[in-house]
Amino acid sequence: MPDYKELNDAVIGGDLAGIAGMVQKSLDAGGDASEILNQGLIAAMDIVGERMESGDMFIPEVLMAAQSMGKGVEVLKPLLKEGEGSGSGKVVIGTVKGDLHDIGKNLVSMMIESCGLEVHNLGVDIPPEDFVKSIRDKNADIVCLSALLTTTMPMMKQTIDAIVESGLRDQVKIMVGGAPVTQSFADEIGADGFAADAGSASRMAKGFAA
Ligand code: B12
Repeated sequence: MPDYKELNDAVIGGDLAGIAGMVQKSLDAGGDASEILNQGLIAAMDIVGERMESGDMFIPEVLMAAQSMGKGVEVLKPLLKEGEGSGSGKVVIGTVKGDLHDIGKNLVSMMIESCGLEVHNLGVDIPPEDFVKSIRDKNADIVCLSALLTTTMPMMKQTIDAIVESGLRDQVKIMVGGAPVTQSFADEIGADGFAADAGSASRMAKGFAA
């Protein structure tokens, strides 16, 4: 396996100017796009998380790292397709209220879109009523909820409760994900599916839409 240390360091160091070139270099060297994403970019964000927790990195630096990751993903985007676009479902996706993390959610959105499904990405900090409104307005088949904080995980349950109360529960499949989310949590709050990464999330969405 190629050494992704240089790429990891570029993300961690927030090298906005250099990252796209480095990702391209890894591709030119024969690297696989999803391996570069996982080993080069996402793995770096895990290290950023550890340093954040230990107080060795602060919010502005984490934001620079996040932006660098985004620039790297842009280069990989055309190569990360999960099969050809043949789906026909409508998907509403967002990060739940109180939570501002969107890198993983945007990756999931991008991969689902590449399956040919119609994706409405609502953004971050989305209250339950906005999810409900969007499911109704877009006539969605699938709703995807993302949360990265243990403190916002209960908001996933509140969002599902609001969907139930709105009478729309039978119309949509509900998928949940984000680093602290587990299959057992998904079962506990009444979601239909959980996936640990964007690739499996898109395969699951495609299955639900079929
Ligand atoms: C980047 C980052 C930030 C950035 C976010 C920038 C942005 N635009 O997203 C900023 C600086 C804003 C930030 C802020 C904060 N953060 Co922060 N952050 C991170 C960090 C380092 C990386 C997250 C990330 O992008 N990972 C990479 C992506 C690709 O992975 P992912 O999100 O997990 O997504 C994948 C899967 O989970 C899945 N997935 C994701 N969503 C969905 C949805 C569905 C439906 C499905 C099926 C799958 C799925 O697919 C994705 C792709 O494979 C994490 C550490 C970590 N390792 O997670 C901490 C982390 C999440 N943050 C943390 C904290 C504490 C905070 C703050 C409270 C810090 C503070 N004191 O202010 C604030 C909270 C702000 C808020 N209200 O949301 C803690 C959370 C701890 C906890 N137990 O809750 C972490 C774990 C860091 C740590 N170790 O302490 N953060």
